[in-house]
Amino acid sequence: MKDSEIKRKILKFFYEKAEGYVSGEDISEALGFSRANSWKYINKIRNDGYEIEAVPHLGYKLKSQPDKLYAYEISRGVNTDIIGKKSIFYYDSVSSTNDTAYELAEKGEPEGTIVIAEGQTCGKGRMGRKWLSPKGKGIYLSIILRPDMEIDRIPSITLVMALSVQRTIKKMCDINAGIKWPNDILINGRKVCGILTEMKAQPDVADFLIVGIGMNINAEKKQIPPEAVSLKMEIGREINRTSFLRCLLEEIEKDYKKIKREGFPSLRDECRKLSTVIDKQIKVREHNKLTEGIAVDIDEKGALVIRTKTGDVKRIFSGDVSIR
Ligand code: BT5
Repeated sequence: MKDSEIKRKILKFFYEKAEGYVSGEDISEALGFSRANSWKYINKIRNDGYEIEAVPHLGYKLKSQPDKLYAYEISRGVNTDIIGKKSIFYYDSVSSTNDTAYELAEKGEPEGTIVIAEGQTCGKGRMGRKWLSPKGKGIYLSIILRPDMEIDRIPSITLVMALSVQRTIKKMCDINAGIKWPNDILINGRKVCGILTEMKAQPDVADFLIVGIGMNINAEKKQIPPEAVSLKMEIGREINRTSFLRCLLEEIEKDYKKIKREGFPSLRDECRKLSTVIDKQIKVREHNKLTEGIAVDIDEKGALVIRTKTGDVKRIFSGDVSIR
């Protein structure tokens, strides 16, 4: 048995006995271990940051959990059957969770596999930009999806994931965030979350997608860019990252199942309603092309529809929007 599996089993004992004590004997018996070996693993769990009290004649009691996004903590409380259910890869620090997830997807990891890190040393935004990822203060998550969809339907997945993030923020913090097409979630005009979707594609269909989500949860003002905000800055208290992540995975699964089953039109109205750009005078930079006009709609594929000064209607599939 791997160390992580043994630790997971022992923690399960503790959670099942929420109020009571677990005897060393019970643990040893259940795992077929000597008492000394059980003790060794209790200490390993302590080293992971769990506070475990030992009382002679009574046994052990779990007093508190660390503020870490450990795979076991996520999976034991999440009600999903695809996203984050089969496999969770947890790291203290990686270069970019998207890069790690991409490598895992190429090796055949299944749909729904997630990669989480406490911090990233080279978090990526779009077009070579950086994503600041202060350690232990946010959620840096990448999800492997294998949607079997035509490539022109892929941009709508990013939008739908933004919707899932928006709903999670509403549920967990009662804040009404907005979606700045195509990949930003804003609170009062300040960025709290960004999404980077990357894919490996055949000529017409996507082989796999990596959806990377970066969220500022408990970051302090000085740890993120001046134009950004964290949930803590907004509501003035710390958010439990584990509970937030579980809720996010559940929302993502619901929306992902819906888009696969019914297509983007079923979620389009909600995206329109929450959009911060519709009816605004905007500029969109798409590679080297600049389009100016009024954002009038999000179409049935998730593209932004713009009416230019000359009255032409243009559809944009990806780009950077600035509101004038
Ligand atoms: C994004 O790009 O907004 C996509 C960010 C995706 C990050 C996640 S974290 C998990 C996964 N692994 C990765 O390596 N990436 C994904 P873009 O629209 O290009 O915005 C990038 C810009 O956002 C930067 O140029 C900054 O201006 C700003 N920015 C950087 N860090 C930020 C932060 N922590 N909060 C808010 N804004 C930030």
